[in-house]
Amino acid sequence: MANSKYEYVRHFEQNDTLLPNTYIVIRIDGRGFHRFSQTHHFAKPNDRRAIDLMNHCAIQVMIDLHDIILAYGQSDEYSFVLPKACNLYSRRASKLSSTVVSLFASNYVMAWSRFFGDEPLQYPPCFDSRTVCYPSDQNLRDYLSWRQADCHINNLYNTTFWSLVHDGKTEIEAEEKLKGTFSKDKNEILFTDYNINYNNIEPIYRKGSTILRLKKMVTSISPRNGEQVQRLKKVPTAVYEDIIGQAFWDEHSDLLA
Ligand code: DGT
Ligand code: MG
Ligand code: MG
Repeated sequence: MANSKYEYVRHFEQNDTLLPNTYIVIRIDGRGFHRFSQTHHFAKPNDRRAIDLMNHCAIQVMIDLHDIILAYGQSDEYSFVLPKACNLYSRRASKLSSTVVSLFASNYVMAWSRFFGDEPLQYPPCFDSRTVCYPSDQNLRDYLSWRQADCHINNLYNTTFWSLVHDGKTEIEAEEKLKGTFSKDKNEILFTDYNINYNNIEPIYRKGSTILRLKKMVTSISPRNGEQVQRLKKVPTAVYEDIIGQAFWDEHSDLLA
């Protein structure tokens, strides 16, 4: 077909191809989830329904986009990692990040009632997204460590803060008491005043969620003869492990191939 005289406008499009031979991280984050969590009565400091829904969405994104090797999520954010050799959408940044965030958000709405039951979805949730390239294994590990350290710092603070508030302090008093405290001080308050050993809190809250493609035995029906067949398949699965230390990377050494 002949080009129309309007076709030249295509040349106004900016090239946003990401640097080759680098890990691509796409991070999505809930927009205004401070208000969203209040409107939908999220439990404090952690709402298991909200975390499970976020994990469900990340798993659906990974089922759809086979190139993603790992995802890490905490609070209202999720990071998706693409390998260095990935050529999905010719590594175009906006195509990659918009596809991931759109898939995530539509899954969030579709699965809302499965996780939140009678709590109605009051307005459409929205997520932003960005892409960042990391050239070395160490850079990628440091990025993921940064997010997991953020999870730890926020969770320790929030656990202590809400223990004080549930104990009768006002939010201003609790904030005042925690001002300038170090981790060891918050651990001490939790242990001495509330008999909570922080290290015994469920790992999903302390460590966040990592989605890996783990080999699992799955049963399917053969289309040829209708018989059940069992086979090993890589299935996106949530684990709640420490991803800062070396042990995780030794156990999953294929991730940084
Ligand atoms: P943003 O991202 O700049 O649009 O602003 P926000 O409001 O989304 O802030 P952000 O992303 O820094 O922090 C996430 C908010 O979501 C934070 O206020 C706590 C809330 N949130 C996330 N997960 C939970 C949860 O499980 N329980 C409760 N109560 N709040 C949660
Ligand atoms: Mg947010
Ligand atoms: Mg956030």
